Amino acid sequence: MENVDDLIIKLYEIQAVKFGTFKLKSGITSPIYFDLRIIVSYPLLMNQVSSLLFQCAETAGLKFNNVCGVPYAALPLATVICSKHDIPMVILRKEAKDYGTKRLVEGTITPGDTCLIIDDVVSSGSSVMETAEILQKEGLKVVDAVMLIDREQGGRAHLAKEGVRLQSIISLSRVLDVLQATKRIDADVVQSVRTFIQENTIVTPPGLNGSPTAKKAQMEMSYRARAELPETSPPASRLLRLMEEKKSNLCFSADVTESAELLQLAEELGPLICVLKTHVDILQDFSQSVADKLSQLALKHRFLIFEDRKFADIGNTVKLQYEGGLYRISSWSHIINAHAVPGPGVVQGLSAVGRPLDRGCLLIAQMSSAGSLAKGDYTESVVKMAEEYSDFVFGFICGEKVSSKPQFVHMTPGVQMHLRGDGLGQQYSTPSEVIGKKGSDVIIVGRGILAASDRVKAAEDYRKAAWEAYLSRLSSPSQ
Ligand code: S5P
Repeated sequence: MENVDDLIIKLYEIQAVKFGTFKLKSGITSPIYFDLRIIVSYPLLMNQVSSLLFQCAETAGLKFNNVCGVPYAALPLATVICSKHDIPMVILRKEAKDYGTKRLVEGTITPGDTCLIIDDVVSSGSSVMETAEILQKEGLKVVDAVMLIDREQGGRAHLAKEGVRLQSIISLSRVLDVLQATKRIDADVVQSVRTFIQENTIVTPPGLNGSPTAKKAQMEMSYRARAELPETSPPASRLLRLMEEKKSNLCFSADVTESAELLQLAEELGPLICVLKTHVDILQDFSQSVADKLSQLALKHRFLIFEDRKFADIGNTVKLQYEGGLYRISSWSHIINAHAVPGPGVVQGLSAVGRPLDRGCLLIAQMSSAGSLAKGDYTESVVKMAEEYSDFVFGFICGEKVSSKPQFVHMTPGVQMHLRGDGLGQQYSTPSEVIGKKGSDVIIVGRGILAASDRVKAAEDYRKAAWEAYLSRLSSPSQ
């Protein structure tokens, strides 16, 4: 390989880099796709890329005791490097095996050793961070990562803030320049990729690198960027995307007792909201046709339906409650919620019904009512449970941000602009407090809208207030 430009052309020729319309794991559509796994079919190229990665580490003077390639693309690359240069290697499992040692990392580990992470492509940096966290749990230090391609989506700054330095060989800009100059792609393709990257770049607060507070500082990502993370589940990704598209982080709590009114509200407020929340068991006249009509309105106005059923029983019972009975909730509600009180069984039971349908669940980590017992250690245990079942649980009902993991969505009830309680224990905060100060993502508003003389105008006021709070949070480095 003469130089990096030749490598770019070669990668394009073997379709390790492709242009078109690609649905990413998160559901978002990207105009460019890298897949370096194909490289195993081209041994010469595999050796060349491995040599480049090793040279890059050497030139930068990196010190390490062993190497870990992020599976699967970088696994063969790390193997070649370690074999050629006589360096011990560690292998990461994608999932802990459920027999034997249950370890996530294979290979001999000496706590205190430094491990170099190798990967093919970095975008947000979160998969490098996930790898680093697993290695760190095993006692290894991670200070450096070497990547073949940097998608220039803010991963470098993100990693730097987490204490991991990034070296990369090829930038996305270089890929575009070389392929355009050699007439392999045209200006329109280049423009569409640049726009996509711009819109999906992580925003990081400036001026924090290296400071003692850097590790603690929360990286502020746009909803769109969070939707695209590989660890974001399909329901969360769908919600985050439509929030950004509709510029709405308003969930309307349609607490009415007649179906006709519910459907009318869904029709009128649908364009302004990202989620419509129901309590189906307060309707006097529920029938399957109400659920069907609501589903049609959800499609028409692009909102998700959230049945606020607050499941809280053993797994087998909640499974029956979710799937069957009069309401057949799983057939029409995109989102449900559950109390964690019964233990993980409640999530397992719900997940058995909801996951095959691509539904998602919010765990109730905190409540807005006075004297709530959901606080402190309880809230922490709920967050842990969510992390354990993140293939189905995609967020929380809470008063404030309870998890720093960007794939989780925080939804907060007890929101009004003016009132300060309802005489029955409800406590209210304003949209700007909830989104701006408490770091939640979505406000849930019921009577703030329902009690207004002009409900559409009230909904628009809440939408605007919550969206503006989100925008100023994005541009504020102190958040
Ligand atoms: O802690 C909570 C959790 C929920 S889901 N506090 C709440 O108020 N809720 C729900 O949010 C509640 O059941 C109601 O449907 C809505 C709040 O209604 P509002 O009229 O007080 O805005």
